[in-house]
Amino acid sequence: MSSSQPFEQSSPTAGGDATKRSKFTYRQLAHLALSSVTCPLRVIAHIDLDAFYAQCEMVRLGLPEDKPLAVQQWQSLIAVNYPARTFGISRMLTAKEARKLCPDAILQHVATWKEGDVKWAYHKDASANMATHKVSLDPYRLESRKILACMKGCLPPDLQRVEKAGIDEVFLDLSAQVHSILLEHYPELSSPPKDLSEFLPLPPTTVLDWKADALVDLDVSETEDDDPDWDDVAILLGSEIVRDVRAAVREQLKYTCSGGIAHNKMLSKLGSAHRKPNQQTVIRNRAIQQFLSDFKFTKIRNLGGKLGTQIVDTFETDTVSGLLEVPIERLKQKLGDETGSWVYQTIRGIDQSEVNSRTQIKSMLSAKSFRPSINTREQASRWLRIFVGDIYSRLVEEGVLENKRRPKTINLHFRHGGQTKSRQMPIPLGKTIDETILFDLASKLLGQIILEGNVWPCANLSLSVAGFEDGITGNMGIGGFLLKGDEAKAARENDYRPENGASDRPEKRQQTEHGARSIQGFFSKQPGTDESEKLEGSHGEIGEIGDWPFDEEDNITATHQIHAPQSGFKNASITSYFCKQCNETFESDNSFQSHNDWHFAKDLHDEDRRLSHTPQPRPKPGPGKKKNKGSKKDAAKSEKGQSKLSFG
Ligand code: DCP
Ligand code: CA
Repeated sequence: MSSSQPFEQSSPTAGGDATKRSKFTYRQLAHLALSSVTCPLRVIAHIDLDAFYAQCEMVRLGLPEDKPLAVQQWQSLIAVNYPARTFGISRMLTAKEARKLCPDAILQHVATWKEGDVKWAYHKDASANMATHKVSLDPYRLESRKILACMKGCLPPDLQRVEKAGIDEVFLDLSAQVHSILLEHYPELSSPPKDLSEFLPLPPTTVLDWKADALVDLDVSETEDDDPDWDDVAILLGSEIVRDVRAAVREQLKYTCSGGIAHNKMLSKLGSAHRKPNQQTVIRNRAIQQFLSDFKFTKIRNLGGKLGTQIVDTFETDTVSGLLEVPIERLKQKLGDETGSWVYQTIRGIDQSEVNSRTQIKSMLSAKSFRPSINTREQASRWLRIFVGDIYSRLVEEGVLENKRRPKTINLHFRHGGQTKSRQMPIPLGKTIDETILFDLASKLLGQIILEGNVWPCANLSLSVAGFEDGITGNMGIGGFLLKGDEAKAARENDYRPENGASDRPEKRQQTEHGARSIQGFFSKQPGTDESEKLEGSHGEIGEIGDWPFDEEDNITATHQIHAPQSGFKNASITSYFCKQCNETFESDNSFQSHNDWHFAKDLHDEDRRLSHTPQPRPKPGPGKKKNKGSKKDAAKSEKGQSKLSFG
């Protein structure tokens, strides 16, 4: 820890009124050790890399930090570094427009696989050769892994819970680690009374040192003169951990990132986008309403898509404060019970989703949209080779060669006209998967589709492997081993509710029961460790698609989509494009093709989810909602100013 000074000599009642108690109980403190989703002391962080792909290129090319740079994919920009943003360059612009704004900016094209090549490379002529090149985001994926490893290296192995939420973002559940630090610094907390529902003593009134963190102003009903309680102390400790993690990433790998530290995932994610680049924002419990009230609720995770639009239309407001006035019954009546309750809670800053450190990869997909379309089996085979190479290299990283994790099926999707034909077959067991096996299977699938006849021309081809066997041992909170009786039951109920509200995971339940120990164990500084609860890293990555059509929690890995060029394919008589599936009209061929790609990838993804995921009753982002992920930056801009405050 970088700064534990405020706590070193303190005692829980030192300097304060000994009769005054905290509003938190010993039981709630104990639940912090479990990372219980209902624990009011819970500390969650979200860390997001700044201008990620652009930083990868800056680091790779060894450029000075103030050099404007954007990452180009064909003619579009998919990442823009902060120096380039000062010239007005954004993802919304084309490379040509960016060049006009800043002639000195470096516009680095992403790496590509060239037709026939066995490895991706940075090709100077890639942007002009969309028909024969396929984007490779491997360089960014590799950096992402290094960063994840570095972050994990900063956290105690037995107390960490890390969820890779996208190629450049992670959630950290810091609760267990914070619990252990609290006990270390405040020995008084380690001797609980018999009755765990007793309130804790108040923390010392020492000034909490928030360092350079952006601190969200308190709610109107709170003042900085109010005594801090343990939730403030916990979140401050969380903030220190995040500062250390960010410093390590910066020092070891040269990347800057931004962080949000709060009581739950939703708030921490809003926090990390609040101040960028290279800053972190703390949202104390006492500041939640203040923080949220200025937001347009459409900026909140999962409220940006169709549901958000529906709410705006129904309740005629787009602000959190406007929606706060709507009674829960009306929300339920208009949106359905489940969604209504979810919205009601979300705008009040309540989110009990857990940080899930299980591996996220459920499938891997490699795809290309062809403009112009391709017309022969030979052409299709050449692309299959590239897809196989692409998927195989990722399988190797997933530990498939060591049989750690292995996909069960291989799928080929083939788009002809408005139709997608799909074939799937099992990957035979008993042999180590290699490129030859994969290519043979893919060729068989292609053969089956072609046999149907009338399949040319082909507008999109996509190969995926799915049904990964999850070899993970579980990521139960450390405290789960220390419970028995009612405590164990209560903790199970709190701790093991999966984010999506689905039923308990049996393997975790088993571990809890098996490992039940004394409740006193909760209060020991270093709760017992057990090899079986060592956390496994999550390697989930979302679709690296120029249009970013997926929600952060989606599991498609490495989708390589290529956008329609401005020319070609366009029928002169057509001025707008209509999607029959969602009744939306598109002005350009480019956006229509991207939208089709979205449907295509979404279908694949849904198929995968059906196989491997429990449904969650919450909204999905709307198709064709371009660049929606970038909207968090607008949220940050429209935010009320932050002030650095300390209190004591
Ligand atoms: N990305 C993409 N297309 C988009 C959005 C993002 O290809 N429409 C890729 C490039 C980004 C990376 O994903 O570098 C991470 O996306 P973010 O939205 O987090 O944006 P950045 O990291 O680029 O910038 P910021 O500093 O605002 O987070
Ligand atoms: Ca980012």
